[in-house]
Amino acid sequence: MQEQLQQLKQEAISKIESASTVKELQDVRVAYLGKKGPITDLLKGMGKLPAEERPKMGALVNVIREEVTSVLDERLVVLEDFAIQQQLKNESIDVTLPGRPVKTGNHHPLTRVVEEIEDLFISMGYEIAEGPEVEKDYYNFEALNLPKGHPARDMQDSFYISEDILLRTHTSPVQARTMEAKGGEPIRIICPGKVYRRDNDDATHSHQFTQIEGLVIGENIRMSDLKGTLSVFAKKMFGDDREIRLRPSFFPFTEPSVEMDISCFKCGGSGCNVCKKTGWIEILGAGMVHPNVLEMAGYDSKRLSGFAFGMGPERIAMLKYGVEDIRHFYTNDVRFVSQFHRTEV
Ligand code: 2NL
Repeated sequence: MQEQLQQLKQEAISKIESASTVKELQDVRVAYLGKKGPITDLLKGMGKLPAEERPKMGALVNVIREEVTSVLDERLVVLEDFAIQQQLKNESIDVTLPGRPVKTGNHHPLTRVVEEIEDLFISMGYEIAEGPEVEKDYYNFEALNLPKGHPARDMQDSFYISEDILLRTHTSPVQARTMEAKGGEPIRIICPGKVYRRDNDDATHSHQFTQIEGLVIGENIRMSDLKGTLSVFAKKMFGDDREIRLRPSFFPFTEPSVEMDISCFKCGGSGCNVCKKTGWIEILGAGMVHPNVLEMAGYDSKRLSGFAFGMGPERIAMLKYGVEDIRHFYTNDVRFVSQFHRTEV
């Protein structure tokens, strides 16, 4: 029996030494020291031995069990350490590898143009005013010196919802509402927003588009104030060396009315495809607020005067970024909208 035990011990130790993983080692532990293992079997069989041999054999089994256990525990430390080293090696990170670029979004080109214009006018002391897109006929037309029957308010050109409710055709009603609310006090606002016309969509027309209008009312507001303001605007949007020129025009809500051109930002005035060989590009319409418009909103047109202007951000964005079809702004094709990453900080 003693011999049998020594043999078992040698066998166990050699299995322990050849175990190459923690799992294999645990299997050896269960096989030799577990409840169903040979050592336990030997202990169970002690009853068959003569009584005087039992203590000696019992002690020997315990010694061998302890020896096997300690060899096993030592091997366990080695294998666990090996496993950790292996894991560290496999999971090591090369911190010198370049990172994966983070995909960022960007503002829609129209949003960019609108915000750039808003920022400029805010810096000049203007406030932003907004109003309803579903508007009363009164604010959209009547209060802007476009009485019923006026040729410029053709039913065919507007989306009417009822006889006196329509989708606003310009942002001017926001200004008419602001004037009425201010009750004769000075005003300095710009009004950006969506407007609607019954147009067939093509490369330069859309039934829904954006407008920004500006309105300044105060004492001694003159055409020269309008001209200076528009000149600052032209330089900010299209470059410091821009010249402007005003041509006479007509709008029912301003008198006199003008259209503003800027010197071509591409050729500088010598003539090219952008300015259609004229050297000038039309940017916006403007004028001195018509006395009828002031009076209807409750202003004394003898004491206060004002200027107003209106422009289309789509047109400005098309010129600035060389966009050839207005419909690109509304179809939201990522190949188009992702080209307008802001590069300036
Ligand atoms: C254009 C021309 C313009 C205005 C808009 C305005 C508003 C009030 C009173 C007087 Cl409340 N005028 N707005 C004035 C002149 C021109 O827009 O071509 N827009 C794209």
